[in-house]
Amino acid sequence: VTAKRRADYLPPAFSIPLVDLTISLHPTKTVVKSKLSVKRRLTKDSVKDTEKNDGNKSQPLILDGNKLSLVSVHINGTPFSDYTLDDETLTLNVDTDDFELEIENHIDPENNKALEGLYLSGGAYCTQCEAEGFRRITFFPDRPDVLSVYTVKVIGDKSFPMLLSNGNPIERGENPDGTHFVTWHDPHPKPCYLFALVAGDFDLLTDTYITTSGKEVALELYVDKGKKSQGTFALASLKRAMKWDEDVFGLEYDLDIYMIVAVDFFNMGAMENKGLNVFNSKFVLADQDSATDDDFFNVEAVIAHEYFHNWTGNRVTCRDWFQLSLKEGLTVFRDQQFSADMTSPLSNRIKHVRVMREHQFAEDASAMSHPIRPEEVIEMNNFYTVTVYDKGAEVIRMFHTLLGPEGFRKGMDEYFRRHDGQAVTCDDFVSAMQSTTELDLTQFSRWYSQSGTPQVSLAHNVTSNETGYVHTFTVTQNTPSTADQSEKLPLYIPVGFEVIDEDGNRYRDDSGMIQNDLLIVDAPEITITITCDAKKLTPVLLGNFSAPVKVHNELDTASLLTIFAHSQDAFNRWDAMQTLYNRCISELYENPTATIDSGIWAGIHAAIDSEIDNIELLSECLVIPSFETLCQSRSNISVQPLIDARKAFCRQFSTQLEAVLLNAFNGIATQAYSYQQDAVNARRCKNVLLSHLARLPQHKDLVISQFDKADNMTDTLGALKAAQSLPADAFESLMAKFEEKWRHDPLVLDKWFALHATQPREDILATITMLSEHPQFSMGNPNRVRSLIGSFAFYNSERFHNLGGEGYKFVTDYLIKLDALNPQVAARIVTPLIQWQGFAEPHQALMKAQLGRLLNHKGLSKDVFEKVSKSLA
Ligand code: HT7
Ligand code: ZN
Repeated sequence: VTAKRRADYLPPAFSIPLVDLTISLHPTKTVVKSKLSVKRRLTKDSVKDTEKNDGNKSQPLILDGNKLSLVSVHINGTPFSDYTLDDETLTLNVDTDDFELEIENHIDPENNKALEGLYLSGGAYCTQCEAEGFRRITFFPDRPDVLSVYTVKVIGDKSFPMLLSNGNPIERGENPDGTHFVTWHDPHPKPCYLFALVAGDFDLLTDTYITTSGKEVALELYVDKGKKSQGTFALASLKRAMKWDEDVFGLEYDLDIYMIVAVDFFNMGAMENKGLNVFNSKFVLADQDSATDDDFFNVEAVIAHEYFHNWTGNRVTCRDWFQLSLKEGLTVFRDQQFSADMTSPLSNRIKHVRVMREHQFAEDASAMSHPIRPEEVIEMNNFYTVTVYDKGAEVIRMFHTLLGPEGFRKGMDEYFRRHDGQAVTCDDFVSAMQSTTELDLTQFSRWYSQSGTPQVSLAHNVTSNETGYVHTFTVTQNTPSTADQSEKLPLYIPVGFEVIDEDGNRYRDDSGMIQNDLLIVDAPEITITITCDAKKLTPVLLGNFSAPVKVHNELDTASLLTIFAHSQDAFNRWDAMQTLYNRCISELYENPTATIDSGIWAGIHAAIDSEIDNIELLSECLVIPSFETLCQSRSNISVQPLIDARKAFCRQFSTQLEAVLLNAFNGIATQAYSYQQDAVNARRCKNVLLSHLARLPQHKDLVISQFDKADNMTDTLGALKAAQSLPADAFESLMAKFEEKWRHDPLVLDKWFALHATQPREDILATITMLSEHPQFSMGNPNRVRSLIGSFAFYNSERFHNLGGEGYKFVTDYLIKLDALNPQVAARIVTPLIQWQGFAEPHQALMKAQLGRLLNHKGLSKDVFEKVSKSLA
């Protein structure tokens, strides 16, 4: 197994301006005929710099191909045999510079369970080519910097009435053998990872969109038969996204037709293939009965994300896969801005910060730590990570913060002006931004090459002189070394910086280094002073999570409550409460019999009272930090004691605050369902309150009554989650009713699988084994596997980390079976197992023992191998 390195990039030796494919679909023997126009690129740069570098004249044409049966090769119409074929490449010893290459090969879609390339699942043919799946369809230079214009003829049985590919349909007809065909042409040159083909029998929703410049675009959404009514929200979301991209970035759609197909078997969320997006049905189908508010939110966000890729990813694509964040970080940032505009900036920001703290910080602390632009990759699928996506989006957000919305827009305009139609690098993006700003982005660009989570710490000293009190704030930055990089350099960090006194008055620093509530920390240490009459000042750091860093700012309880009461930044107010809860949990972790100071409960009580009419902030402030978040501010963690401490805090929270929680719960009227922000906020707040009340036996009926009366999935699921705290028989009985009602709908049943899998019951492993025999469960379906096995491994920390090691063994046994079928999904679920660094013994040893078992398993995929071998290195 060999790694590829970013530093080894060479431009392609050949370009392929035109691709003409004819694909005759058959379950086990699909015939692919490919006709390529090939041109040698007569430049020295595409050849390794050796003495024999003759400007590429003697280079063979090397095509990628994986699991393909080769039938024939022709060059300029003549059979060609001067080639070598191995498991991964077809090497053609050609000496011509400009020729037509025809290749025929066969593939077996029915037995493709990895869901990469062309596969037949759930009664439909479907492709997934990103990152390197096109090589499973035909022989081709499967790299994103080879851009071609595609013409694709899809031939299929009439039981597959819809035959789709990228671009516009240009011909359709019937064949003498009873099959039919459609030919598609996509005028935009694209890399092969954006190729798509879908064939099946779907229900179709249609609409149109008129762009600002007056162009009419046909919108088509294909869903499983009988699901039409569940597609209307996705289609409306698409139109909102199209409008938003025109309004905010001046970007219009560029084809006559935009198609989305929802499929049940899909490895990830969705795929932005040019003009033909393929979606996991989980991110398309939504109605009030079957989808929660979070599901609606995610549908809109993913629809927008894939649509936004049309410019950031498709029109301007990546030169090589090390540049993945060029399109993903930028597109996640764009979808986050869109969602904030469509829903609410605060809850969006908190949602994304939770992802960073729970998952990205954990990744950076593990053996899989990598910069947002990785240096070395064995299996590209392993780098669709929270680092590349979410930390990548945080880096783009910092550009936005530093340049301001107008400055950022100018930079984006310049990026498109320079690079439309090209395959480029992250450096090209930075350079486009640089050309429109006075700010020197040289140091800032280290964010692309340095991994790890910087720690920003604050020391605060007060002295007095004749003019008053002198507050000295010393801010330091330090990035601990990571598995992939031991040396770290100072970064350019925009740190939100607000200073307030006990009454909420705000203070400026003496030398004006804080500008627009931001302090630029670009050196290992920065010092500022504030001279004033106030003896006590509270510094509030990282407003709106201005940078993806951890903050160390020792504040007492009174200061945290001052921040909550007076900070101008709602994010800071939420964060202060999170810090306070985290601190209380620490106290119980150190001393399980401790009781939390009554002053703290009084403070929280007052905080709740003060926000009773601001239910959006209130609901966020009522959420106790997750176990995963708690892990990020600790090391050498004893799992059960930390879980017990969190549980004890939650119990005291419910008991101490019962009256105010109940009052708040009763104060929120249950309204008829609508997916409107006010109604979403109300349901969210009510459900958070219910989860606290459910810990008290006297409120069991509130849970049952909400379950019985709910007219929507948000409240049903809210009741079921709360019921996880009820006695087992009560929980089981609600779960049984749920299963009875939804057993025909696997997407809804995924919620039920996940609720079961996250129960900390002692016999959970037997329960999961039993559930894996449920008629709706299938190891071949990634959604099912993620719901049952993934939820257990990621979120049932109590049982996954069981001291006997049974949880680790259970997941490992499962992964061994899954890896043989679908390595991509197996490699995702191995994540919690490779994150052993933070835990105390015996966890580390037990986890490593299972990782050792995996590593020794014969036939392990390179996906799982890469992660496991790194974690044991
Ligand atoms: N660009 C896509 C990433 C992707 C993917 C999607 C589905 C299945 C396998 C995949 N491998 C990579 C999704 C996105 O970020 O929009
Ligand atoms: Zn994306």
